[in-house]
Amino acid sequence: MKSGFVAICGRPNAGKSTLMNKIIGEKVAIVSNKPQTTRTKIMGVRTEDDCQIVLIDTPGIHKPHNKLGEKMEKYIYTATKDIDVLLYVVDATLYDNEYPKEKAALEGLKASDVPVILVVNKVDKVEKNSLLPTIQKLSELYDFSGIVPLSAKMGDNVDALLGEIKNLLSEGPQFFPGDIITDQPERQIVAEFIREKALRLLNQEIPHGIAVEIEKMQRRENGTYEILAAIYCERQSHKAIIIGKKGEKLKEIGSRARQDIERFLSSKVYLELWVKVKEDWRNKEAFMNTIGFE
Ligand SMILES: Nc1nc2c(ncn2[C@@H]2O[C@H](COP(=O)(O)OP(=O)(O)OP(=O)(O)O)[C@@H](O)[C@H]2O)c(=O)[nH]1
Ligand SMILES: [Mg+2]
Repeated sequence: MKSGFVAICGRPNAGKSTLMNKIIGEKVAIVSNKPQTTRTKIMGVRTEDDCQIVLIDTPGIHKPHNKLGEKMEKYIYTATKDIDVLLYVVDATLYDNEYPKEKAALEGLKASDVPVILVVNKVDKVEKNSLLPTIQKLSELYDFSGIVPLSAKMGDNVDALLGEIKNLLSEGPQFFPGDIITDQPERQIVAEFIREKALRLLNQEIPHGIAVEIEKMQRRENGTYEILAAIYCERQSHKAIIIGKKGEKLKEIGSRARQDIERFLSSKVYLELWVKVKEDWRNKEAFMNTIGFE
């Protein structure tokens, strides 16, 4: 049996969470086109007959602007401790002026004692002949153990990445039972599904100031779930936008989230959402601890 821990790092929006979900074959980390979608570290496990890969998805590397950002940074650096392989994910559509940012992010990881595989993601979005020069320039940034161009969304070449990872892993125990796919509690995944729909349906600065707390999650006698959740935002004006005209925005967030939650829990779900204002919560330690950022 081969096994090991593999951290997935990179700048915001590179496709880290999409890649992790693809590798484990289930959605445990939410995905959106807004940067800083992932806020904590999320474990995902892939178990095969002769191999167990424990992945750790992390927040995108960026300069923190508040206490939440500082916490996110800590999650990244604790996730890269005691690992066997680091995947560094880059969006293949990057502009020329972004190479120094990638370089700085890589240096910040100080991962020199661990093999780093460069994952050049979103190859479905670039012309074939522009990919080679991109790979060439990226390969000059760091002494990578391997370079794998792929599309996490489409699944193209993900098998090649798995091969590279397995080559770098050594003999080891099976750390988790075969049916375990994540360390995220059910409640947390449900809260994240709701946040994902809010991220996708809202724009500008609002998504960054959103947090979701499950206030009640109860299984009824007939097997269905009753879930009560609060969507926190930072301003009264944001609350009005999240609720929308005649409550339509909130309704849309709820109905899309409910579909995902029902699939995840394999059960009918009654979901009720409330919007609450908590000014500047991203700098309020005690509040952040209560909603899961300990
Ligand atoms: N076309 C294309 N889009 C992709 C691919 N991988 C990810 N995306 C999209 O890129 C966006 C960001 O994906 P995420 O997986 O949330 O990226 P992330 O790196 O986890 O982002 P943060 O958590 O914010 O750091 C989403 O809109 C994805 O659908 C890919 O291979 N091809
Ligand atoms: Mg993510």
